[in-house]
Amino acid sequence: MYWNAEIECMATEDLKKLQYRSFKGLVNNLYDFNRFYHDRMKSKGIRPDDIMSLKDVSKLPFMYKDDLRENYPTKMFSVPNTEIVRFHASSGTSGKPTVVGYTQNDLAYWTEALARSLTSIGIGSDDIIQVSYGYGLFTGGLGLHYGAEKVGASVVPTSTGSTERQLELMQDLNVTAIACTPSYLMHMSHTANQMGIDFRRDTCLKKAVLGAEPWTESMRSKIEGSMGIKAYDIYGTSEQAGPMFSECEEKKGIHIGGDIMYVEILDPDTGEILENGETGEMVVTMLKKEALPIVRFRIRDITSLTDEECPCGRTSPRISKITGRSDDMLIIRGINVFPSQIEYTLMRIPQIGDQYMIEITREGALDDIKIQVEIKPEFFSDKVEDMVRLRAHIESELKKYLNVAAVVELKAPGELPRFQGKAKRVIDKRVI
Ligand code: DLL
Repeated sequence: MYWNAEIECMATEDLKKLQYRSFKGLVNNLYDFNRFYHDRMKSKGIRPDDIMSLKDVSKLPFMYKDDLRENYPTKMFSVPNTEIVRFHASSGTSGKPTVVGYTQNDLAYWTEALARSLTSIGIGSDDIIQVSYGYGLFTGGLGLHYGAEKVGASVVPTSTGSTERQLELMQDLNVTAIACTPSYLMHMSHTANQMGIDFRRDTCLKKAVLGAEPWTESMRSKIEGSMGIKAYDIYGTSEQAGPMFSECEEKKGIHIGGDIMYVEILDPDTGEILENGETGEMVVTMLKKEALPIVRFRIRDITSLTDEECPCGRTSPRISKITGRSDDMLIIRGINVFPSQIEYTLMRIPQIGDQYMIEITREGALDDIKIQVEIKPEFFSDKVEDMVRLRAHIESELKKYLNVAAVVELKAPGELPRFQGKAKRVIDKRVI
C-alpha cells in the first residue's frame, strides 16, 4: 500500500525534472529573500541563472551545522515570526543549540513524509502505536505523533521514561507498534524480562520504528529474535524537519521522498560527488522548506544512494542504513574504526547481551580501547575460567574483524547504563 503512489512510484526521469524545477524556484527565492544564502552565493560568484541543470547544484556552496549555531537562534530563517507555528531545538555536542522553525506548510510536508513512511511499514488505522521518543524540543515524539495520527493509527503518547508503566500500558491497550530509539527498546526489553513479561506471550506488539541513532543489522536480528517483532529503521535530522524517511517492509534501504529532499553523496576527503552505490557523506537539500531553508547541508552521516526500483514497487531514491557519522570515526593506533563496526561484531557473539560501552584513553602517545560488554544471564558464570575464555574469544573476534586490539571487560546483566533517548556508548577520554 502506498500513501502517495503518484510521487512514491514516479519514473526517475520525471522525479529529476520535478527536483530541478523545485531547485530553481528555491535558489531564486533564497537569492532574493534570504540574507545568509544570498551572501554565500555572492561570495562564490554564483547567481541563480548559473543553475541550469540538476548537476549544477554542485556549484552551490555547502552549509554546516556551525552556520546554524553562528546564526542562532533564527537569523537563517526566511519568514517572519508571524508565519512560524512551531520551534524545535537540538542540543548537539558542543556550544549553542540549533533552533529549527516550521511554517504550517513545513509541518504539513513533515507529516506527509511520515505518513508515507508509516504506510510503507504497514502501519495504519488498525494499529495502536506507542510513541516513546521524547516529546518536547526533540523532534522524535511530536514528529511521529502527528505522522501516526495522519495515517489513522491510535497514538499512545508516552514519551520516554517510566518504563514499567509504559509496559503495563502496552499490554492493557493492546499496542501493536512502538516508535523509539533502539537503545530504549532494548532497555524496555530488559525491564520486561525483570517484570516477567514475555513480548510474544503477553503483548500484541508486532512492529518497531527505530531511529535517531545508528544501529546495526546484527542489533536488528537481536531485537527481532528476542522480542518476536519486526524492526524498521527511520531516519531524519532536526534540520530536515525531524524523523521523516524509513525503510519499507522489504527493509532494503531508507526511502527518501525525492520531491522533499535532494541527496548527494560526497567523498569527505576529496570533496568529489560520488556515484550511486558509493559510500560517503550525505549532503542534503530540502526542496520544500519555508521557515528554515536547508541547501547542501553537510550532515556528516555516512551512507550510499540508489535510485533502483525497490521490490515494493516504489521508485523513490533510497539511502543505505546509516553506518555512523564522519565525525564519529575513531582512529585507534592509526586504524580507522566506526563504533557501528564494533557493535556489529559484538552483537553477533551469542553470549553478549545488548549493552556495551566503548572507552578510549591515551597513555603517552598510544591510544587504548576498552570495551565493556554485558553478558546474557544464561551465559554469566561464577567460574573464572569460563569468563576468561569468553573474554579472550571476544577480544580475538574484535581483532579478527576490526584489526583492533581492544581490552574487553565482561559485565553482569544490568550493570551498564541504560538510555532513554539517544544512547551514548563512546567515551573518548582523549578529548575530555
Ligand atoms: O534524531 C530525528 C529523529 C527522531 C530521527 C526520531 C529518527 C527518529 P537530531 O536529534 O537532529 O534528529 O539528530 C540527527 O541522528 O544526523 C544521525 O547522525 C542520527 N540519526 C537519526 N536517525 C538515525 C538512524 C533526530 N536511523 C542525527 N540511523 C543524524 C543512524 C541516525 N543515525
